[in-house]
Order: sequence, then structure tokens, then C-alpha cells
Amino acid sequence: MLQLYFSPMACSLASRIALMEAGLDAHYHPVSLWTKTLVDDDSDFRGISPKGAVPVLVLENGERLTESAAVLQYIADAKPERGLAPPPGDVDRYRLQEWLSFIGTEIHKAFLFPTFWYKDDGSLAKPRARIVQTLSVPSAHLTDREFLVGHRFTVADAHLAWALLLLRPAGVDIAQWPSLAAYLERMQARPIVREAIATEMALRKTMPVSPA
Ligand SMILES: N[C@@H](CCC(=O)N[C@@H](CS)C(=O)NCC(=O)O)C(=O)O
Repeated sequence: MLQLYFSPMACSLASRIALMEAGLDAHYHPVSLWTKTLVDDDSDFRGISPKGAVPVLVLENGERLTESAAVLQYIADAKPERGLAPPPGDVDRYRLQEWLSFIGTEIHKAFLFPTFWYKDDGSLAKPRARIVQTLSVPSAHLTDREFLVGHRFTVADAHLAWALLLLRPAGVDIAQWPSLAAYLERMQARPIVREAIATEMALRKTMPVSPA
């Protein structure tokens, strides 16, 4: 069985959503990112991944895969019939990678990560100004589209839904981009997305975590 190392409401939420949307069973290991320990036995998470970051997906053969973009595509390809990623070779597959990369770098690492991990000593003013420009890109893209890529839910939507969810606690009100607010509502109306969020919100109350 696949195994996912995750932290509640961290970016690994997208991998949980992808696993559930794919209909794949997995064993979920909670990680405390502040202490870099596994919640279940207090052991060192860096022994699982030297990066000390979630998600980590343990494959059936025991190999460990990190980086959301890779993990999400692996999950999608494990159940191609679910259509969670366009097939390799299709130009939309590169669109999917384009979005995964944009979300992971321009939204997550450029804004969410520093906002949640660093004290705001004034150095966050530029990322805070830049995120407004950054978000105008998916906002314009989603004005007349239901999903990021093609006409169905893909793992890129799981990734963006997570990022948008964290914007409010990061102090950004997405109501200023009506297409993003409507998109997040649509994503949260999906039963699996709702269930994944409810599971992690409940866990979050019981453990010390960092969201991004
Ligand atoms: N590039 C990685 C970033 C992963 C990442 O930063 N995860 C955060 C949680 S959202 C984390 O575990 N941070 C702990 C740390 O970097 O020390 C990805 O896209 O998966």
C-alpha cells in the first residue's frame, strides 16, 4: 500500500486529495514540521526524507518520492482511468506541469512559505505586494473555465485549492478575485475535497503543525 507522510493542512493536503480522488488506499503518517518528528513515535522525520518537508510518498516498492509536482503526477498516473492528469505526450500534460510549477514556486514558496515560517519583520512586504500580481494569473485563467487544465478536475486543481485555502490565514482575502473565490467554492463542493479538508482540520486541532 502507498504511504503518505503529511502534516495537517500543509501542501501535502493536495496529495491526500489526489489519493482519494484516485480511489487509492494509503497509510497516512502525520509529521510535526516544527520539530521534524513523526507524531506516532517521535522519531526523526529527516530519517524518512533529508528535506524534512512533506509530502513524502512511499511507493509500493519502498522508494520515497518527494516534491508535490512529482508526487501528484505519480498518483494521477497510478490510476489513469480517473483522468487526474492528461496522458504523457498530450500538450495538456505540459499545461498541468506548468500549473504545478507555478503554484509550487510562485504561490507556495514565494508567498505562503515565508508568510507562515518567518516572523514579519518587514521583509515580507515585497512578497505580499507581489502575490497580488501572481494571483491575477490564475484569476484571469479561471474567468471562463471550471478547471485549471481541460474540462475536468486534475491534480493541479488539488494543488491550487490547497494554496487558495491558505491565503486567508496568510492575510490575503481572495474575494478580491471573484473567479478564484468561485473556483475555491466549486472545489470545496466536491465531496472528496470536503472530506479531505475535514479530516485534516480535525487532526490539526490535536497536533502542533505548520501549514506551509
Ligand atoms: N518543493 C516542495 C515544498 C514542500 C514544502 O515546503 N512543504 C512544507 C509544508 S507545506 C514543509 O514541509 N515545510 C517544512 C520545511 O521546509 O522545513 C513541494 O512542492 O513539495
